[in-house]
Amino acid sequence: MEESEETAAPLTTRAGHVALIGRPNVGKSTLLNAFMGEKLSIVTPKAQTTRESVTGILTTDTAQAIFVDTPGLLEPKYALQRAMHETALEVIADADLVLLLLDATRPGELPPDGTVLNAIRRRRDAILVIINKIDEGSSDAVEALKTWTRDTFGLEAVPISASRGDGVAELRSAIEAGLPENPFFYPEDELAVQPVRFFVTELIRETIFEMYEQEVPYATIVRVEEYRESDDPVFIRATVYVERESQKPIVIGKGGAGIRDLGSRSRAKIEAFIGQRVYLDLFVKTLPNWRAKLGTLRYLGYRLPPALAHEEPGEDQPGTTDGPSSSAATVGGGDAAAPKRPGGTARAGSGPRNPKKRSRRKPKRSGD
Ligand SMILES: Nc1nc2c(ncn2[C@@H]2O[C@H](COP(=O)(O)OP(=O)(O)OP(=O)(O)O)[C@@H](O)[C@H]2O)c(=O)[nH]1
Ligand SMILES: [Mg+2]
Repeated sequence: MEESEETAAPLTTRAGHVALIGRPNVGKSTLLNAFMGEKLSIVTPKAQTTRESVTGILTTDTAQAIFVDTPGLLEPKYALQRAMHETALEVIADADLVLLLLDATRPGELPPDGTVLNAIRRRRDAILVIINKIDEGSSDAVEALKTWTRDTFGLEAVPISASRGDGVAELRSAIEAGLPENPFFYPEDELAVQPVRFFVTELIRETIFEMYEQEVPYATIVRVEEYRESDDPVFIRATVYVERESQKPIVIGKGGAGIRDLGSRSRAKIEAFIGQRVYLDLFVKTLPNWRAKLGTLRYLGYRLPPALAHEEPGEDQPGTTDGPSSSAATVGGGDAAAPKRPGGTARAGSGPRNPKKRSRRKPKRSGD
């Protein structure tokens, strides 16, 4: 404290928030993972996979890029989409650098005009436009998107392939060099900011998107009810909520085959993620119309963006006390080889324990 501000040594590190934004399915989460060199954000061929922002922290000797993956930009129709939309808008407003992704395989799908494009335009000085999927898109499509970028922002778009890695390393270096001078915001070995239970729900959701068709993935939300990391294997109890009673048998499948498959596939992903053996107990419940109610989203652990967090529950948003209407269809999704736990002692809604034995600083086990 003996030095005054005038005599302090100049900053030699760069750090800042880099938003990944764009229409659903353009490859934002794929690019986050490509930047990070590992999978933090879930990726599926279906649109609207990402529902909450996902943060990945990439630290080099001199720079810390805090990448924020966002839900795809669309015209919101119900409460969940409103929350997704607001989340993306807030990330756009707060970031030091905004990466707007376009899709070379769908050059006609541009950011929605109006609120969204205005929000992006407001960040004109901090935008980088990326044309993704050049491995699959035609050169005509790439040219059309370059022209749109020039006309809209007066900028040259950067073509990449996030899934093949083409142009990703160069883009990463350019981003790091363009970050503002700042001290690091996070410890150097920190990779993520969200708690493990968030990633657990995401990995189960990703598996649901892979396994089920049509409305089911969109009508599904996952909540981790219990996470006991002191157990070996780590004990996780989670509930898959669907919107309608008729969707429950679809998720459960014939003779429970669906939920068993969902359980073992999800478990394998969670084990790879946390680097420990896992026993996963999955339940299916109905929570009528949960997508339409902000209060229910809150109950389910969805992090509502500040703009909506204090909104009073309206007509289509009954109160926060909306619980599941039915608790039937309890099917263990754990692997047959995993040891059985004594039944009936699980405490609903208990939080994860604090970090103890962690081989690497991935997600913070910071509770809820
Ligand atoms: N051919 C090709 N496919 C890609 C590329 N990048 C992503 N994809 C695919 O595009 C699909 C969507 O990728 P995501 O990363 O989930 O897209 P997103 O923008 O995060 O989508 P939302 O979360 O729904 O908004 C997946 O099937 C990816 O494998 C790419 O560079 N080339
Ligand atoms: Mg995504």
